[in-house]
Amino acid sequence: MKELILALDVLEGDRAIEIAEKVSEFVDRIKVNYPLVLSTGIGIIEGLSKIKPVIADFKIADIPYTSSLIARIAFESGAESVIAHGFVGSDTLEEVLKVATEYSGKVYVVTELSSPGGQDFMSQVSLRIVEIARKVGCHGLIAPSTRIDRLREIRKAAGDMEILCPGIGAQGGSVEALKYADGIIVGRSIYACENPRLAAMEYRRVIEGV
Ligand code: OMP
Repeated sequence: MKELILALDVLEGDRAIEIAEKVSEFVDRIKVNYPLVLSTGIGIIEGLSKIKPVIADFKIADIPYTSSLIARIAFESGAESVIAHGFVGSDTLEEVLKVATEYSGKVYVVTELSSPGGQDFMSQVSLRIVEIARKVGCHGLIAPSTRIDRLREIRKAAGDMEILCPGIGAQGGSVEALKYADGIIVGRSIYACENPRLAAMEYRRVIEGV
């Protein structure tokens, strides 16, 4: 079954928990990014992980040692997986994966950003990033729903690695991404709706129809 992942980029802890509870029936995991953690503190990961497994999207992109510290904080805080940038190269990904393995956690690697700027540099190296992430043994990839042609190429190179796609809705990406992806990451098109529960339910219906 394909996954629906809520990108919970709100700034208030109470609101985050409230939305997570409202949509929990329809989403598989919750992705937490800097805006929420920097606003509320790292403890929000533990709070949300009581509702659904949490992906800590810290887009880790540093030297191996610093990256391993970031990954450890995420897993110690209750995350079930982390997101790292792929352009950092294999040594950092190896260190992050080592930490993840200690916690039976997963590592997802960003190939190219879903925003237009993702084409300035990242599109040119994203297939190489896939190759490195695969060789290191990372579990999955983050790839754009906003450029289906690139997503298709990434899928071909990814073999059986999991692919999660952000960019649906607010960034103009479409659920057509589900042809190539194992899951979609949706933020504003759920949490910023007047009725997030209804919006999540609609995405779930689409996923089940695929
Ligand atoms: P919405 O645009 O509101 O649906 O949110 C998308 C979420 O996915 C945000 O948390 C982004 O940081 C994240 N994201 C992208 O939008 N594009 C990417 O290429 C990668 C990510 C990500 O790594 O999750």
